[in-house]
Amino acid sequence: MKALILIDLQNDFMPGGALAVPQADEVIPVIHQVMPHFEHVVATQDWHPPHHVSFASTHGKRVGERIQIEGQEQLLWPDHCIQNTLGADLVKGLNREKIEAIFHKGADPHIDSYSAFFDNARQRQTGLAVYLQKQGVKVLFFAGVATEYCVLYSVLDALKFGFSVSVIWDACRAIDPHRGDVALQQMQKRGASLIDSSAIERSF
Ligand code: VGL
Ligand code: ZN
Repeated sequence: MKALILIDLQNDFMPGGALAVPQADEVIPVIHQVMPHFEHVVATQDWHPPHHVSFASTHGKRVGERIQIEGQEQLLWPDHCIQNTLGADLVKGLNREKIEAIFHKGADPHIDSYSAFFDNARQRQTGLAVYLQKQGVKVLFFAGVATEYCVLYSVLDALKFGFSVSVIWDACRAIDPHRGDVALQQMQKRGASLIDSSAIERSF
């Protein structure tokens, strides 16, 4: 059974949002094209409380600075995806009918979470792995943002769990396109397949 995993398709990551990913809005129509081909569709939401540890403002520092927190490096971001705000909502134009479950990440005030499966210290799971296993899903396809952060770490964890993993590369966007390309190569090296959305329509 195949599942489409939609990573962080939220207003704050869209152009004009608090942590805008260039051209992130372009993935929405691509996702709508591939969606009907999947038995399961689930989504994640970056879901931070105010004054989250990943926000530069929490520490009186500048965006892009790196700090150490309990032995973990934390890159500092603008305030984004604050729980129950418009910025944290799924993108307005996204068709939610087929989205059967939503998993939140980054809700712990003290630890960030790039992966859809674990927090960055790998201490707590989001519930996504158990959910997929319960549904009998073994094959995952990833789409969303940002390629070099949440997509990358989610894909690497999915491979560690033993899922068969593909990344729909034209349904992902990066904060930095060069780093996005490097991340895609890294995912491929670890065992993920990179596929084009048109291949899904042809082969499923
Ligand atoms: C993300 C930076 C901070 C992402 C989330 O969804 O890739 N990036 N929080
Ligand atoms: Zn975040």
